[in-house]
Amino acid sequence: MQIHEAQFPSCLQGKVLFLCHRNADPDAIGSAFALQQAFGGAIGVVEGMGRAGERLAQAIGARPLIDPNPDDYDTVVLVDTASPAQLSRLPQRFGLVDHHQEAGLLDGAEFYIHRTLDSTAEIVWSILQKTGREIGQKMALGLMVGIISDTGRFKHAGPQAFLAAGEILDRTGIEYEEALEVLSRMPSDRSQRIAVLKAASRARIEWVGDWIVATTEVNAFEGSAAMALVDLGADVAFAAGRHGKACRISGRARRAAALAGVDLSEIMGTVARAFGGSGGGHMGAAALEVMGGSRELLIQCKKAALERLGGSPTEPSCTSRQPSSAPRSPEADLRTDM
Ligand SMILES: [Mn+2]
Repeated sequence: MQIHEAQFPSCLQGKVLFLCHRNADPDAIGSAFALQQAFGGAIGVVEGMGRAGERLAQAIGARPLIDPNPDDYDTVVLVDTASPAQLSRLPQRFGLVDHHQEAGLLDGAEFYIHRTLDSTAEIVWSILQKTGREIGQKMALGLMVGIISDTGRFKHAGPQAFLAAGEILDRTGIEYEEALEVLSRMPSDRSQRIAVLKAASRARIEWVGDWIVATTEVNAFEGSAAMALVDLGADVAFAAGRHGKACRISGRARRAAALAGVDLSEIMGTVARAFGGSGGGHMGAAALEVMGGSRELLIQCKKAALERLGGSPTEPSCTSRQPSSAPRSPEADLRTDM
């Protein structure tokens, strides 16, 4: 059942857990922390936090429980979570506060506040405002860092994100610089930079017309790797990583590619389901997780993106090719397929 912000407090009965997805990011941590501070209860994360999430938790003093048992709580609210794959198991009863494109959790939720905004932090800000909660500096800082990081430092931010950020600065007295600082102290981390550089050096590139799609494999940091490939010039990028027996793929798309018909949330969901996993996210940034190898998955993701961009399906091989109908672009000569 969809609820209004004002109804949120009455949905929180008994012992409350705000549960973040696996590898929790700053948007999840900042949002869960603000909700916990405002309404009481505990914060939990599935398996652990990502590095950026951990950094934010340190800065605001959030201490999430790792893998708490949802059965120990009367109310479990999933925060910033798009699909069941981001949890180790779905709680029997749960509420949801999330901003991703719907990927299979809304139907099962007892109550939810769901809007396709840039961040969950914007929704939480609105909950706090509409329920008249007092907002401390650490809560505000967490929400601000959540917005900054989920919008790629406002690179992909919509008007709502700017509005919420403006209100947070205006009404809580925190400084924007303070929030940026939390992020800048983040991974200058050598392992991440190496992973991203390896991702670029192993990238396979295909194109149709002027559209370039890159795929790569890494051991970790799929999201950063896919984002880096887009920064380097790909219109759409997919980076696969292995996590035990599971394969995780992150996808990123330039706005122009998304407008041309590449909806990564839809692509990730469709490909994941075909392989018995689940996936979702946003049009321009999404992920999937499936048990098994990455090779065929990457091929299917790439194929789907090329199809949406008007290309004919590619063979399951790593060879770059240019459809004969498409004009040869100057970039074609810079082909670095490996
Ligand atoms: Mn988020």
